[in-house]
Amino acid sequence: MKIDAISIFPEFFDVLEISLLGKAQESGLISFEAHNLRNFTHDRHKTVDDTPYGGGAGMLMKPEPWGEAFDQVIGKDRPVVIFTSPAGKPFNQELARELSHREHLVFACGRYEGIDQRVVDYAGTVAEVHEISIGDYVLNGGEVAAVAMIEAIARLIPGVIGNNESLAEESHNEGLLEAPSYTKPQSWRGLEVPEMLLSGHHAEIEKWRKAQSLERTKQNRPDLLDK
Ligand code: JA8
Repeated sequence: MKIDAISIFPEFFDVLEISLLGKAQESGLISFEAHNLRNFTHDRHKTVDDTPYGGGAGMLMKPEPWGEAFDQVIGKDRPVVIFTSPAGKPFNQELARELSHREHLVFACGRYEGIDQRVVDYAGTVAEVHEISIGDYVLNGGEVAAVAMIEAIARLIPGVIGNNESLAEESHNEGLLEAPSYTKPQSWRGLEVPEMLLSGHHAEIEKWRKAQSLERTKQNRPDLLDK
């Protein structure tokens, strides 16, 4: 998979060198490149923003540098272009899985009050465009959201994480949250591992975990139970 990111802060993507995704890049499973939007400006100040038509607070990203960045990054392959935005559709595991099957992803990371809408509309003429949000909160820019999405997507590519069992197990929890889990020591600072997990009765342990999953979901994500 080829992944490009376009941003005025390409250094945000340096974390992708670490650990699993770094190895996936070395092995050639993933090829990642961050592009500095300011390299596609032509004025002395490398201007990427301007005031909004119609008034309003703050600045918007102007379209011309985006157009030139797309000319370089988007080929005739009609990639998926993802605009990270709090106004986008919610990112979730299902969307991560769909995107993990694509050959080429381009993340367009806005800053300031956002990007001129024509940039999104133009991208739609040369690519498949998604506006995606990672949650109902506002960040200072789309880079952190893009890093989160890239990690969630890349780990689903076969070979990126060695342990395919944990991948398979994750997917069949029937839409509930994971049960709590424990490792050694059995007693730690006066806190004990639940007896049930020490019993060796696998069928009983599975029943216990299901009940714990249900309880945790009721407490933390009652919205998941409505589905
Ligand atoms: C933001 Br500015 C900007 C760009 C993208 C995103 S995604 C999110 N939650 N906040 C802010």
